[in-house]
Amino acid sequence: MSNEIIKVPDIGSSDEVEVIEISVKAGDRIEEETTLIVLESDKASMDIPSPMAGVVTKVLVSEGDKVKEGSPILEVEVEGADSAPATEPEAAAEPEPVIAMAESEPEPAPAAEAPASVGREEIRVPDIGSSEAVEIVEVAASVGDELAVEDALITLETDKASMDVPSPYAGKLVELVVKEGDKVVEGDLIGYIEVVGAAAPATEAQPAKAASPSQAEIVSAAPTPSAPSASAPAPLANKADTQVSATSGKVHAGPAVRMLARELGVDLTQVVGSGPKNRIVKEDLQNFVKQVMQQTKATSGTVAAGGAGIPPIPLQDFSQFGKVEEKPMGRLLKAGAVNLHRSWLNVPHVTQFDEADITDLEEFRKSVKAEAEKQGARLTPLPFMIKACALALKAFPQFNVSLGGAGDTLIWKEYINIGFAVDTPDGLLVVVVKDADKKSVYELARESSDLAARAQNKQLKGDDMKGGCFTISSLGSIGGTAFTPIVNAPEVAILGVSKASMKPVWDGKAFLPRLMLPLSLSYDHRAINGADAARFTAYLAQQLSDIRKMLL
Ligand code: CAO
Repeated sequence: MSNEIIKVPDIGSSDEVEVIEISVKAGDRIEEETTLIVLESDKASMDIPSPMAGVVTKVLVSEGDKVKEGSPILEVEVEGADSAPATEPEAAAEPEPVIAMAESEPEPAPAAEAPASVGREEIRVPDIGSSEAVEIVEVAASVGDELAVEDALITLETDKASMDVPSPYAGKLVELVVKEGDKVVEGDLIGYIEVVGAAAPATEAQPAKAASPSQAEIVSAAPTPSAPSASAPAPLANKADTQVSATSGKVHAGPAVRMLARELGVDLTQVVGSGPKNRIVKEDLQNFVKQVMQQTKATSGTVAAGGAGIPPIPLQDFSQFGKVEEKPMGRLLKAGAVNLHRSWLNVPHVTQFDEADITDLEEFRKSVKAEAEKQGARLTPLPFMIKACALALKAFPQFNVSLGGAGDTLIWKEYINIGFAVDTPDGLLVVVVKDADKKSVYELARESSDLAARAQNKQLKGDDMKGGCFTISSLGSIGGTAFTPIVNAPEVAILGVSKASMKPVWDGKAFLPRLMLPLSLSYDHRAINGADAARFTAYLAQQLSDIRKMLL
């Protein structure tokens, strides 16, 4: 056994930085890579991981201390090492600090040379503490968004850290040149922002000055997208909805806390930080999860409602039966699994089955398919279904709601955005056609095939998956007679569509061969009653059976 002193490694700056969090205490057993302390400079927050395993004997710093490279952090008793006295700092393996861009004090926005002018400013990837390309795992803002200084733009992730890159300016995001999955390095272009009060083009070459508070206030007074307030999160990989809430407030937390939050599926904007400058520390996250679990227990009367208390499925050693290989799930698959499980546990599902006679619709569709193609529209049955669902939501607005508050209010939506599931090589994605009720079938055909193609080619923009009111899951081109889709909460209903087939239908005098389309409507029984669900599917079937009705 020997005692080793762990010191601050190279943190990329010779300036002193503040210790804002101490993550261990004397007596703690630590492993290599355990976060010891969190440092914060004006540019970044850094987790300092341990370079060795052992037991902490003494913590040599306090919160608020200023440290730099070489400052002692703590003393560790290392098992198995020879009993030499504390090693020289240089002898200790240098841990690699885990760096996240600080959201608290971003780069200042350029000053207004002419207060009322509008300038187009480049946003580039800042110093991310590494020269290696880093993957963009989330694009949190969309073109058209009004951003405040510090609003998250993109999230980068390495195997060691996740980093939010905040907007250095307040203004309107007018162009995004990156997408999820891209790899970037310092200096790469992220996009352009139209900054009110920024230097006008003629004065752009002049050196930028710090933004004045009043300028920032004027810009951030513009409306920003609000987070959905419904109780349950989206079950399918409708990641953008989570992004809305994730970007709607300033989050002040280190990379380790962010990673833990990501693993637990916690939206950090909902967590109140107790650390310096309202920083969210690990205990805040633990308390938040505890509180949510207790609330679920209180409202349901049983622990099992939120998933807790359900006996886990025991893991088996499958290798005893044959060769196996364990591989990590892809990100999309993992996100989908969490969301689907959450919805399955939270939403009391009922599925209503019906059939629509689409003989005439199909005849009509085939007769105009070539003409539609000339107008750039791929006319599959999907755009007709989108149209029919949009009309059904208009006729039955109780399907266009989300549960609010503690499940005791309903949020009624006055817009009709229809999402549909797309099967991609990486997993399921839900893309959203906005204002579907206001668009023609040709427009819906063009938009839906464009969205599906972009989903399959990983070219979706954040906005493409946001704001859905109702989802269609169409498995019709593949097969099946019926299925029970899981509601894409916080929506309250989802339509599953299976393969149409010819069936003998009795018209009162004879059996006629008709093309019948199976419909499976799953709904949240807290918001919708069974009779309304039956009316809804009957209405849908009517619309699809008589194309003229849809056009009226
Ligand atoms: N019955 C019979 N045939 C159907 C059909 C149905 N319900 N729906 C589509 N088809 C046929 C059409 O006849 C069409 O061919 P033609 O236009 O040449 O006649 C062909 O299938 C088109 O199929 P498509 O899949 O290329 O296009 P689409 O517009 O029907 O669907 C999309 C697009 C993105 C919804 C689909 O590709 C997809 O990904 N579906 C899977 C969704 C999924 O995985 N859901 C499960 C979610 S878990 O709840």
